[in-house]
Amino acid sequence: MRGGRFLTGAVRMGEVSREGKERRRGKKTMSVLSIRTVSFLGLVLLMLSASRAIGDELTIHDIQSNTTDGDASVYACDPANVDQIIDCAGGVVIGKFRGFKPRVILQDPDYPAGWGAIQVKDWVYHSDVQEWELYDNVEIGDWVSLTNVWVEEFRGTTMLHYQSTYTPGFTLISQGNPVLDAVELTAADLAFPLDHGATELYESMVVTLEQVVVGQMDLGKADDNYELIQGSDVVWAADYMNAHAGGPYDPRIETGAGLVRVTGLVEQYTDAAEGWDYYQLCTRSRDDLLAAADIPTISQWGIVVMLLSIAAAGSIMWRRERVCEA
Ligand SMILES: [Ca+2]
Ligand SMILES: [Ca+2]
Repeated sequence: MRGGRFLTGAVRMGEVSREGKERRRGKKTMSVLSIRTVSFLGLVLLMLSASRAIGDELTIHDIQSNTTDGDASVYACDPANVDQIIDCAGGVVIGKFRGFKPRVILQDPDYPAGWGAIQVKDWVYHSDVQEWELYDNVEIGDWVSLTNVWVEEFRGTTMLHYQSTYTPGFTLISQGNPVLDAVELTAADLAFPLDHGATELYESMVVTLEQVVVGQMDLGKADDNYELIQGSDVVWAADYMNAHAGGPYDPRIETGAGLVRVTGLVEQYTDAAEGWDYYQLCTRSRDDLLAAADIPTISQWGIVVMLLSIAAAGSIMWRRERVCEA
């Protein structure tokens, strides 16, 4: 596996360091230049090991958790460099978004604690049958693996690109997998202003927040972000991936609205030139939102109980009539 090679690189760097220590013991002194040279060689070995990928299959966790700075994947590459095209063991489809280029979001259930999900952008359209090769042939709950894709850091979010130039492919490993549990977080885990150390590991994973209140709206790059306030912490959310929103916002989103639960995918949006740098919780469907107003009030429950009682009484009377007729 590619991840194995990455670890091999780390071991090599350690070996270089140990050799340096042995030389220090023998000669008592070692020039600063030599130490820097050894460190540089170790870094080169690490980078070389991270750049070899042909024929290897990475997990989503390999791609997301091995970073250069706690954020960008070490596997992010220039697509012109075919040495860096990879295969990915993939995961379960947890979301689909039919944007300008359709996206499929995969999450590996073997890594529920973090670094477990990734977005895949499908560039392969078959005009003869009018379908996107990946997007239109996988469903929520399918386990999908990928071959010949490449990794990009786009606006701070790690993406896999499925592009015909590199002869990509996908395999349905299994279908009908159970819905993955959303990771239960607090607003501090996803807070705005952003904290990479707290949030990056959840990128593209399904997470949930409970008991929040909608704050300001019309925020962010597309003026469609809204605040979710929980105590003194604020999270930014968006409904642009929400298939049922019918506009920039789910109809239940308005300043001051209480939400019992909000579930969605975590996405980063960073554009230094425009001054943007935030994570957003992206809902996928109306079911990802449960508003306080969605839960029947006591009086509504009273009406439900009354209707059920009438139905039950009617059923009993009907049975008695049938008995008398017999
Ligand atoms: Ca990121
Ligand atoms: Ca990432």
